[in-house]
Amino acid sequence: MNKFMKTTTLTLAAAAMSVAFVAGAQAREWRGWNIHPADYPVSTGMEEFARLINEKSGGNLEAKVYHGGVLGDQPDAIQQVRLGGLDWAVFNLGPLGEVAPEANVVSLPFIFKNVDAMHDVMDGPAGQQIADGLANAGLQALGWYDSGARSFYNTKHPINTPEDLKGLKFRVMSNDLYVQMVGALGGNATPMPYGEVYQSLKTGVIDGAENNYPSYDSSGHFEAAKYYSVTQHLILPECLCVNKALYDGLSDDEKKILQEAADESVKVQRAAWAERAEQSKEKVVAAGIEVNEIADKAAFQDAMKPVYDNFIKANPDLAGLVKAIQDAQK
Ligand code: BDP
Repeated sequence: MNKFMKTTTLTLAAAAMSVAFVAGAQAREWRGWNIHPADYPVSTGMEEFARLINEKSGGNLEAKVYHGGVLGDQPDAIQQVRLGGLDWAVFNLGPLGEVAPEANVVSLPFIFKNVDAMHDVMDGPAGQQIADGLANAGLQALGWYDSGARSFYNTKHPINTPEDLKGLKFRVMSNDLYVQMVGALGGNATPMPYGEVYQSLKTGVIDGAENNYPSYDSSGHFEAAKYYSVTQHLILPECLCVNKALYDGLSDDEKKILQEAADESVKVQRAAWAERAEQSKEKVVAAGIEVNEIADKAAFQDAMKPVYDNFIKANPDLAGLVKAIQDAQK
């Protein structure tokens, strides 16, 4: 080996080593699950979170968002983030109730008076108790995103009273509370992945579903089910979650970066949500769907008594949390 070759080889070896060193020092890219398309408010919030942790850590933390549910449906993705197969996500508290009973309290129909009351509760001690429950399930909650209020829509007729649900089959998210909820109103419920709902509405496998305006719009469900009845029976927050073990392995500085980024992304998401909720409503109305407001929801609310009773019976230790949420809104 001549002198030149020797130097070159050494230089290359040193370069290779430094590349290996840099790669070793840098965290691998975290894979983030998202069910929504890239232009949805949840997606905007997640992209902002990813951008901010990268910026604040000087490039040491990297996260990517996989939009559109390409990494699987929500119940599977929840298990994946718990186990570390995926690193982070935004999950709806509905399906999260299946893994953390504390999270289920927000799935008690009509528990929140309105979206502002939901924010106050989630940003206070009740939200902390729910976050602790999620931590026990392997999920570190960093913030609560908005998902508005969910209402029923169907292919047959407007719903004005619980009797109008009779004989109709509704898709619900994966959570037994929703099967009970629809049953108590006199309808039939079937849990089904979000991605299958459009086709099932089109082919008549189901007659209806329930969701907020932005999802009713972005999923195209409004094209198949044109009666949207404003029951607003569920106001479900969504959780910006990271795999707990991954979070626990971070330095204090990194944890702080994550929390700051999450807090900022929550603001961005909630603002984007408010704007999109208006736009989606206008869009579906312009497309010819029939919206009916329900002036008096008492009949729907009264029908929920057995759902609450069953829940408290099965989770006596959560009675205090349910009451605290109710009292906080008085
Ligand atoms: C949307 C939620 C999403 C759920 C979907 C559903 O943002 O997380 O997967 O509803 O109904 O509003 O499954």
